[in-house]
Amino acid sequence: MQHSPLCNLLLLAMAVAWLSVSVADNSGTTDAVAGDPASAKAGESEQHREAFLGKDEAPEFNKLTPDQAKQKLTELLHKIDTNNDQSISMAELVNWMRRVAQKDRLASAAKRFRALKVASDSPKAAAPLTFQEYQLAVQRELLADSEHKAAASNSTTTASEAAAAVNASLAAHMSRSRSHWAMADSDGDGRLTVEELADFIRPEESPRMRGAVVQEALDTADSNRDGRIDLGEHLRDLYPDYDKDRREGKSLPDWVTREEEHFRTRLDLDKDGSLSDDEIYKLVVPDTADQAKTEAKFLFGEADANGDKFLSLDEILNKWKAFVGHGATNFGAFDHDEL
Ligand SMILES: [Ca+2]
Ligand SMILES: [Ca+2]
Ligand SMILES: [Ca+2]
Ligand SMILES: [Ca+2]
Repeated sequence: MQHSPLCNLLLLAMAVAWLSVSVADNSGTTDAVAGDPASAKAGESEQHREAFLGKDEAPEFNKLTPDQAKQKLTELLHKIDTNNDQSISMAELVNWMRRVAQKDRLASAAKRFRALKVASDSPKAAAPLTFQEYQLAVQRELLADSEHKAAASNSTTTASEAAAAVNASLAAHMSRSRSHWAMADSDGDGRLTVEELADFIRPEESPRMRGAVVQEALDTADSNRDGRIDLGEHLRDLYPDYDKDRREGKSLPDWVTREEEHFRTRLDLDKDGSLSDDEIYKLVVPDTADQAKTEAKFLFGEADANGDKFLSLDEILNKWKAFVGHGATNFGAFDHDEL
């Protein structure tokens, strides 16, 4: 199973906040076509390159010849090699990937910031975002989205019914957002800069926002409001009849039994029967969510030919395509043994 039930709930709950972020982020990326293995692999390789180069830099490398790309890669390696010993350690590579990710994160927040300013007709575009501007912008976005969906599905819902539905989901979203807003507002002036907005829209990427992540999970799953998530609460979303079947002594489907086992052995770490704040946070933001580490390990796996846990310039240049190689357009030219 890719996501736990709680993660699914959270993804749903965060959908509003992400609405326009994902729309904005999708422009210009080369999404893999589902069901096409070559294309899926190309999308994957694009993702590795973006993690190493950054979303804005990666397309620039597509324009270079192989020799130019290797030349630029060599220049880049000098920046990554911070202790200047002519080799790249895992720590150096992870630090680099983190810097790249942080740059991408701020660029994406800046894009969202501008979109919110535009949608709220805010005259002072550079001034930090007020909560009123945010609320107005999200309301307009939700309305536009619901009109778009209604038109696409030939729905008979009237405009006023659609507006009422939007306002209802907006009210729920805004009451949650207020506390997250305050948490993201690090200087406490009530408004969000681009940096603060980055924390607000991607709380799971910022340790400061831990409380918001846990609260969001509890709001979604903690139905008996005891501040913890028990097995039943965890499974209810995936298998709504869970409590009923257990009460009636029915045998549960295998996959539900496996999910129970997963909860007991992997999620409830201190084995007290329910998930505490710490356990909830680990569930929502697992260690594997550290993209920088995951990507750095991937590149080491590709390039560390002699297995000494350091990447020499030669090792990297031998596998230059894994680092900066051309994207989907030139994919056919890749040698298969290099993939
Ligand atoms: Ca080094
Ligand atoms: Ca602020
Ligand atoms: Ca509970
Ligand atoms: Ca526990």
